Amino acid sequence: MQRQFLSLAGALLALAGCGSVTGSSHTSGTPEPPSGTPALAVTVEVRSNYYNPTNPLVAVGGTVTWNWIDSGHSVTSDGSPAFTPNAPVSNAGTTLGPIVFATAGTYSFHCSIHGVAGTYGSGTMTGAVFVQ
Ligand SMILES: [Cu+2]
Repeated sequence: MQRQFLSLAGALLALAGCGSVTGSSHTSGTPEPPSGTPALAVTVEVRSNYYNPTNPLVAVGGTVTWNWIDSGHSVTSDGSPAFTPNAPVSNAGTTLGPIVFATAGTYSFHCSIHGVAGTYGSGTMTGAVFVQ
């Protein structure tokens, strides 16, 4: 009986490992570039407790604007590369931007309450602007 349980647990672990290898963006800390054509202007909704989209794809020289649909969230650049300005914890109706992204790169950001810098893709309140 004990032995059967152990092999079942092993099988489940193997399945779980397989799932993370095939790559959901929520299990990896590595920013996953979105597909499609970079846009000149993207709007990101700030909601409880996520950004929509989490991974806006913007052309070099394009803009991102964040609109607060829900309250009690910030848009805080992780840095390296950073973008400015940021927005402190703000409420529904707040707008940040449009912010111009003049240089290609991946600009990750987080909510200072519900996310942690450098954890984009972890499932907490994080996002990344991909400028291509
Ligand atoms: Cu938040």
